[in-house]
Amino acid sequence: MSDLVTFGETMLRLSPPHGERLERTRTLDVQAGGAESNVAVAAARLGVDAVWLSKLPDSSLGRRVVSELRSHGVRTGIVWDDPAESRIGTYYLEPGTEPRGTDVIYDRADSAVTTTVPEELPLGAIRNSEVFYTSGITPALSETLSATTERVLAAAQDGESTTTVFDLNYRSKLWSPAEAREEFESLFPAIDVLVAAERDVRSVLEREGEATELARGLADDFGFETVVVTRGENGSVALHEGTVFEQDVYRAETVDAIGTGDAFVGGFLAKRLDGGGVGEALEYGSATASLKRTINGDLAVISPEEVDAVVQREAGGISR
Ligand code: KDG
Repeated sequence: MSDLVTFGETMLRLSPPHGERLERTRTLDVQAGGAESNVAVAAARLGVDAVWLSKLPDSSLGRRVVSELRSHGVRTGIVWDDPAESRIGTYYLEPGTEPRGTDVIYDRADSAVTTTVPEELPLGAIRNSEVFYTSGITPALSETLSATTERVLAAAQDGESTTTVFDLNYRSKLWSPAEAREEFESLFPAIDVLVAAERDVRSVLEREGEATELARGLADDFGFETVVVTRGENGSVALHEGTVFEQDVYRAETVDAIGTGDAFVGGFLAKRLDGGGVGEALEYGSATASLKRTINGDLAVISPEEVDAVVQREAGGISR
């Protein structure tokens, strides 16, 4: 039985050296990046037995992604696809710096994972996990994956003590807000813990009010056990069984913001799996996220000692 099972696409992330533009660079740094494996890596590095499930071409590129994730302690359950008939998703990332925004170019249409059907996945492992996590990116990738997401969430729900966790992770390059909203609302009955950026709750789920009201409205309408609303620089709010928890963001010098939300979720889940309460988990998630911002790449290459040190330093009021 594993603590955490995640399912989703991981791509090759190709980015130019700091300060260079995609248009001109002759060098691209290659790393693995994908929301669900980012969460698994953060959690694994914090001591969680984490498994990431996906489908990849059986090629050097697919193997590269797997070996990178394994090197962080993540266990993998991969459906290996014929490389002659499948491809790996790729994304090009030119990090933004004031006053220029971040440029993301996806090259992921019809990647191997988009054909994954439930019969290819270890549904027993999902059912036996303590936490099953996927995000709104997964059902956005294909009709097949939309149906598969529904089936794997149902399998997780069949587990005697599996908590299902879903991060909206709305990606405007993949679908429209209306399409996403319809899909999300059909999946919500199978979700125990919802994580959502405040901006997505407003623009995709079309809800209004303060973060706490947003969380309360969603919990009332869909019966979530916990709703976590992340508010960027304004921290996060959680509503858990009627009680509200609030958490400030921990300041950090930002080297690379991509993956910050996933690190937050990885830290949050690690603390919950360790028996921590929701307030402590928000604190831990926030500290994990702040550390991620200091690191280049999607992955939170951090240790429990570093996260503890951030939490303690902040509690001591040294660097707030
Ligand atoms: O959360 C980080 C992800 O956005 C990044 O890894 C790319 O998975 C990705 C996606 O689909 O946007």
